[in-house]
Amino acid sequence: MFFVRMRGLLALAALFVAALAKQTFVGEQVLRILPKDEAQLFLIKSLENMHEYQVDFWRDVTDVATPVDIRVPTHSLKSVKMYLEGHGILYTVMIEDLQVLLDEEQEAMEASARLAQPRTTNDFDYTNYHTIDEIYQFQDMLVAENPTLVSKMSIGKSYEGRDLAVLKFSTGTGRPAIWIDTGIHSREWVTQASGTWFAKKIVDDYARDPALKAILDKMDIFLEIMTNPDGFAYTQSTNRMWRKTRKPNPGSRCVGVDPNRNWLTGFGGPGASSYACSETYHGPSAHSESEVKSIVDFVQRHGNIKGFISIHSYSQMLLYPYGYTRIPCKDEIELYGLAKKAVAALSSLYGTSYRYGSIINVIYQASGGTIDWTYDQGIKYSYTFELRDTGRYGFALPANQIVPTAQETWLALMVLMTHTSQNS
Ligand code: 0X9
Ligand code: ZN
Repeated sequence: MFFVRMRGLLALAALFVAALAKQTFVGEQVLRILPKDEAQLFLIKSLENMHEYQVDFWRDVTDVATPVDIRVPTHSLKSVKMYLEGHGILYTVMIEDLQVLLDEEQEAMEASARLAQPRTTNDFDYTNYHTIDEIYQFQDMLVAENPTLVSKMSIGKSYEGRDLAVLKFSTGTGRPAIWIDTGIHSREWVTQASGTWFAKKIVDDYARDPALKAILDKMDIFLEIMTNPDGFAYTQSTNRMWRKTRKPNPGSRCVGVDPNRNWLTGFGGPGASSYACSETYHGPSAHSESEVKSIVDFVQRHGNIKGFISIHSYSQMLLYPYGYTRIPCKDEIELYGLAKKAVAALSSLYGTSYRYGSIINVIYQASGGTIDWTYDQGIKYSYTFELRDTGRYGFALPANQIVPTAQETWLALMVLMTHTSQNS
């Protein structure tokens, strides 16, 4: 009796500690702002520098035709709404209470984890989000099941010492390659989940899809599913909305660097912040983040990467260089035509609509981004995706959209990879 009660108390205490450790988003809202002119764009941008409000830009300021989504903490909700209304800026409430969505997400994830542990990748639950350990285990199972097609390599360690694991799909030696990464921004959960689905799709389709077989008969595919594992672990333990790496910034209370502003091309230019607390902080120097430097070293060591696809969410876009400059890249015409074809394939499945073009034209100026660097390394087919949705759920995309998102994206990936293998 005593021990039973004791165990109950311990469990309660553990729950309490877990609850304390995890940031909640009770009452936090995501607002969709509809800017009507340049003056309003400026006022909306200014919110980022009103640090006491702690506004988190889910979708940054682009132009008057594009809504801006912001997550507003409970303590500043009133002030932010007053600020917007005071300036006649229109907005709607996209997410009433973020924690409600996150609770649903968490419950579904726990229910899935209570099912029998998957013993093969066939039993893996692709319809739900998974912990970092479950994804590491998935990768090992996939390799064990398909030793002649898949291997796992380590390209380095994260700041906190986690393995930067990359799956290599290969049927020969000395081949050119295509790189795909997901999860470089850790809160973009649908990307790691899609990456897991892609890995399984590749081994299943190799035997039955002649188009994929043709690609793998010529090229290797490298897939890094958890490109920012420390950030990903932190989204699960502490703050679901964590985007950056987890390296402390000396002299600042704020942790982490935006790994999509940390690359050498255009480093430190407009569209990145030099303020350590910013979500777009570029870091102390180019490639300062191990998660970035490990890819840089891998790409240079390999020397024969022909396609590089970096996958983000959200806003449904397929983008190519540049982000740091308005000067069109020299392959603009070809990259545009290919993006158009890839987007048509993607939309054919469920009608999901995508915008496409260069980063700077379609979204905003962003310097030090991944694919500007890969393109300038000579990787012509450098693309970045922004997966579902367009903001109804944003980063809290319900798990029932994982598989449809992955399926439609795969059709676009096949177009990009086929073209790359036939033109390299
Ligand atoms: O701001 C970013 O880094 C990207 N948007 S996100 O919501 N995923 O953070 C857009 C930048 C465009 N560049 C690349 N995606 N490489
Ligand atoms: Zn991102």
